This record gives sequence, structure tokens and C-alpha cells, in this order.
Amino acid sequence: MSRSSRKRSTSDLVVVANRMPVDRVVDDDGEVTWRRSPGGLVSALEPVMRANNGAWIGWPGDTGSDIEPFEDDGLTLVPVTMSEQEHNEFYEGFSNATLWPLYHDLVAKPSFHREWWESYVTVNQRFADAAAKFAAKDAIVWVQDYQLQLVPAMLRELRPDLRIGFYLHIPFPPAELFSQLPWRRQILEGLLGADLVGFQLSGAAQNFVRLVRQRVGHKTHRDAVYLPDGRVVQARAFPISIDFAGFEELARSEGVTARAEEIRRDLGNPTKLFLGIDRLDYTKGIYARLRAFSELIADGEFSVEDAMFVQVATPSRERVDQYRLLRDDIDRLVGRINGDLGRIGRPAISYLHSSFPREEMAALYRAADIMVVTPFRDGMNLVAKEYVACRYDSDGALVLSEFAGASNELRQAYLVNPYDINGMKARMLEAYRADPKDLSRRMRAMRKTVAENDVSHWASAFLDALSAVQPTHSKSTRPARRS
Ligand code: GDG
Repeated sequence: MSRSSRKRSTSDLVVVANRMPVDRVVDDDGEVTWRRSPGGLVSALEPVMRANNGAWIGWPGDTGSDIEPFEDDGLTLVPVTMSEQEHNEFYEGFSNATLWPLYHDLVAKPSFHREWWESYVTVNQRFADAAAKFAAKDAIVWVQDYQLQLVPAMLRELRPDLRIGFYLHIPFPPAELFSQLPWRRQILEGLLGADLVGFQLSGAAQNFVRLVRQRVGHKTHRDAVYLPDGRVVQARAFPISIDFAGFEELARSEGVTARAEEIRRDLGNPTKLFLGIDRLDYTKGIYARLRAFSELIADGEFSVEDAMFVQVATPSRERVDQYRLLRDDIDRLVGRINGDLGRIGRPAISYLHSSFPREEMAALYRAADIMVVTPFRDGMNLVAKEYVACRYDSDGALVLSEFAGASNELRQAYLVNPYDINGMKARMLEAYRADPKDLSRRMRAMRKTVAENDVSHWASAFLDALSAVQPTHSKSTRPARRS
């Protein structure tokens, strides 16, 4: 990757996200290189960022190092430093052990610690300072996700000329849950620094507007909040998506096609292959789905020759207690199920606690007959959409939780309530026995939906809406399109 340090200049479009779009890799000789992490967000924003001399502000993934901003393939990358203690308190603490469970319907109990909050404020201020420094006059700044909810107001304070957008990738909880947060008012005021606050679903936007009315006392009407200084903040839904064409192309490639066949062979050619792919997170409902699957075998609905479940659980947040406990629970459950139901060379569940390259993910999506996505609460769930994108023959079944944002769009999935094990068993069995014509009708409809609403559609819908907001302090600007 081409990398050069540069003199500081400013950008017309600045993205502020917890993580940079590149990972810092130090080789055996101590030489540092940067590897682009091919996330959907980066690829969706890349064209528009290039056209606007874009800058990306984020944490490079290791603590303590102080790295100068640098240029990478036409983007300015601005690393924000974080000490070990800040990483513990701001990231693992307040972001992942307070906000994450609170915003996901209290699936786990959130911890409230005043020192975590203080770190959250300090680190948010650091991101806001960097954005203020790198944004050109009247630039657009797009702040991402729950780790940075104070940045919009901090940034507006420093740079009232900017047009500021914020997007929340996870759910925004109803007032009854959000109100537990000791710092609820500060978070709401932080978000109100933006001109446009985007959510996955309109219900989340409504929760936010209602809370602002109740807790901050501003006037609201539908998706608008009216501030005393005359500024109007819009709160609206922009359901995120994937690079549909990119996934389909990968799925059609020779390498992925051959690998998908090999996976099925290696698993002993089960009649039907069930698949789960998730970060190992308690919100994802992995335990419940594996139990449901194992009960179908125990009930005699199908045998281990007929069906196998491949569960990929990508390691995640391993230093947070609740994640360690979850890992142990799942290890034990898989061991028990395979011990009780497996035969020699035929486990009921093939469990992989590791992460894989994108090609392997696509091969797994191609190999699977039934994709099982059963979160207790999920902002969207991109895995569900990726599966749909890879099924270019319009075959395969998607079992999908009603509590994933994706269920709003993927209405033709086999929708389940993940808290209802019997209901989940019934829907999984229905998918297992489904008539191929019915599957094809469902998959075609879902593919059309995701193809028409891909991630670049998401990014331009948000940026267009942000450009259309009437600025109170500056003239109207609009990001240039890709030439
Ligand atoms: C948050 C919200 C929202 C997973 N394992 C591997 C791997 N992945 C990729 C998947 C998918 C992504 O990670 C996971 O996205 P999800 O949407 O399923 O879930 P979260 O990580 O919780 O994401 C969520 C999302 O933000 C976007 O707004 O949808 O609701 O919680 O793309 O493919 N990719 C590779 N190897 C792995 O092992 N290469």
C-alpha cells in the first residue's frame, strides 16, 4: 500500500469512526505497514471520499503509539492515540460494557462506572479536536457509532461552520431503558450537536426524538427537533446495507465455487447444511439457535446424517467478562450436544471459534442450505444480507430474527422470535422441509430488495440528506460526486 506522510491540509469530507479503515501491522523486523481492512463502510465511502479530498479519523488499533497523519491511496488517515487505560475505560468499559448492553435491550446487565464515563468524555473530545483540525471551512463531517456520541456537540462548539452528521449502527433503545443511564442527558445533548442523526430503523429515530422532548425539553415535530438557537436537528432512518454486486461477484468466482463444494465434501455431504456466522456476542442468540437445532435431532425430526450445523463465532471483545463467560457457555453446549448426538466422524455441530478471509465467508454462504440469524437484538445484521447476495441461483433459506433490523426489509425470510425455542424449531424445520419453488420465490424477492438498497445507496442517501439540511451558520454545500 502506498503511504506517505503529508503536511497537514484540510478536507471537505471527514469521517470520524472509532477504528481507522486500516490495521497497523508490525513485521518481525519491526517495520510498520498498514493493511486496508475491507469493511463495507470503507468501500461505500471510498469513492465519495476520494472525490472530496476525504480524511478519516480513527483509532489505529494499538495503544500508546503516537502516529502522524498520513496519506494512503488518496485518503488522509488521521490516527487518534489512546492509552491502555483509556482503551480499558472508554472502549471496553463505557462503550462495550455500558452502552452496548443498554442499547441492546439489556440482553446483558450494563455496568455503570463514573471513571469509565470520564474516559468516554476525554476520548470523545480527542476525536472532536482532530476533526476540528482536519475539516475544511464548511466541510461535511460524518461521525460514526455509539463510541462517539459526544463528538457532534463537541465539534459544533469548536467549529460552528461545519455540517455534522451522526450515524448509529446499533439500536437506539426506548425511553424506559435509556433512562437508566446516569449520563442520559449528556448523551442526548451530544447527539444534538449534529444536523442529521441517522438510525437503522425509524423506531429508533422515534425513541430518540421522544427522549429529547422528555429529557431535554426541546420542541419536536415528527423527525425534527427545534433547538432554542433556531437550529433544527433531523432524526431519520437509513438502513445500512452491503456491497451486493461485490459479494455476488465473489460468490460466482471459480475459487469460491470450488471451495464451497470442498466444504460440503469435508463435512461428509450432509443433505442440508445449516450455517451461523456471528461475532461471538451475547446479543446474537447463538446459544438458543444451537439448542433449537440439537432438539430437532433429539426429537428425531432429522438425523446427523441429514443435517449438520456449522457455527462460525468470530472472536470478539475477549477482555470483557461477559464475553469470556459466553465463550465458556457455548464451548460447553457444543461439547454436550456433540457428545450426546454425534457419531464417529459425524458431529451435529461443527464449531469454529476463529475469523476467516472474505473468500471463505462467501464459500460458506454458498455451501449452506439454511442460514440461521437469530439475534435477540441487532441494529441491522449484515450477515443476513450477505447470504442473500451470495445466493445468485435464488436457492437457500434464511431463518431470521424479528429483532434484527434486517427483518424490516427481508420480509420473505423465515422470521422467528429467538426467545421462543419451540417457535424457532418449527421455523427451522419448515425451512428444512421447504419446497424449492417456495424457497426460490422468497429468495428472489429478498435479492431484489438488497440489490436495490446496497451500501452505496445507503451512503449517498445519508450524505444527500445531510447536504439538504438548511445550515444556520454557513452556506449550503454538497459533496462532489464521483467523476
Ligand atoms: C454492527 C451492528 C450492523 C464476521 N466474521 C468475519 C467477518 N465478519 C463480517 C460479516 C459482516 C460483519 O463482519 C458483521 O456485521 P453484522 O452486521 O452482522 O454485525 P456487527 O459486527 O454486530 O455490526 C449490526 C452493523 O454494525 C453495520 O451497521 O448491521 O447490527 O451490531 O460483514 O461478514 N468477515 C470476515 N471474516 C470473519 O471471520 N472477513
